[in-house]
Amino acid sequence: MKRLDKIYEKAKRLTIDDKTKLVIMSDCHRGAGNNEDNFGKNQNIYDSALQYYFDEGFTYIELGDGDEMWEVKKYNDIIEEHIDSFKKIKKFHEQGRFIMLYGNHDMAKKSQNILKKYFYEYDDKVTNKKEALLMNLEAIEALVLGYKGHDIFLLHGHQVDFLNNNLWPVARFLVRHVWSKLELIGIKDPTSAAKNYMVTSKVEKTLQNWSKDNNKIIIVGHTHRPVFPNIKESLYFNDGSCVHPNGITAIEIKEGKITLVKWGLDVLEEQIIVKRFVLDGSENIEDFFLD
Ligand SMILES: [Mn+2]
Repeated sequence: MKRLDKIYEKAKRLTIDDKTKLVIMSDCHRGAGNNEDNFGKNQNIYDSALQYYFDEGFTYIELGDGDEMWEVKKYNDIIEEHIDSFKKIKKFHEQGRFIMLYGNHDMAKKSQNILKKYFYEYDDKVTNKKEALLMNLEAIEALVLGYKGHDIFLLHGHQVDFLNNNLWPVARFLVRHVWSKLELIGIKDPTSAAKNYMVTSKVEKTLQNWSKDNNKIIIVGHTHRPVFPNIKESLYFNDGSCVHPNGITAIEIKEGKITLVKWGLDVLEEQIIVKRFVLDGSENIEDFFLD
C-alpha cells in the first residue's frame, strides 16, 4: 500500500476533459519473432487497431510490458521484427500522442541510455541507414489523469507483485533461463502473474483495495486478465493484453466515458476482417467514484 502511495505521489499528471480521447493497451510483449514471441500472431490486429486510433485522433498510452526484454536480450531484434508496429507508434509519437509506461518485462526502459540506443533510431534495411524512430522517447512508471476533480491512476501493476518487483533480476533470470525452456514443452511459469491464478488474485486484491480506500480509479495491465468493474462496487480496471489467443484488448476513454474493447478477426462474406468489439461499457467515468 505504501509503495502505491509513493508511486502515486511521484506520478506524472495530466488533466483531461470530455474532448480527450485515450486508448490504453499493455502487455504486447513484442518479441524477436521466434516461438516464444506471442505478439507475432496478433501483430496485424494490433496494427489495424493502432491505425484506427490514429485516424480517430486518440492518444496511445502503452501501460507497460510493451516489449519482451526478459526473453530477448538483443533488443534490436524486437524492433527489427516488429518494425511495422513501431512505425505506427512513431506516427503517434511525432504528434505528441504517445505515452509509454514501463512494466516488469521492459523495466530496462528506465535507462535513458537504453531508450536512446535502441528506440530513438532504427537500422532501415532498405536505405541501409539509421532512420528516426521514437526520438527522445521517455518511459515513465505511472501517470495520473485528472478528470473533473477526480483522479485516474495508471501504472503497469507489477509494483505490488513481490517477485516481479523487488526480485525482478531473479524473475528475469528464471524467465530467460528456466521457464522459457520449460514453456516450449508445455510447463507454465508459476511465478508469472499472467499465468498463475493465485498471484493474479493477490495482485488484483491489493490494487482494488488501494483504489477503493483512495476513491481513485486505477487502471493496470500485468495480469493479462481484462477487468471492467460494476459501478460503485470497484474502481479497479485492467486492460488485458495484446497476446490473447485470438486478439487484443484495450480500454478507451472518450467523451467522459470508459469502454473495454477487444480487437479480433471476423468473417464478412468471404473476407476475413479485423473488427472492434465492445466487451463492456461505455459507462460515465464519474459514476464509478464513491462520492
Ligand atoms: Mn507485467
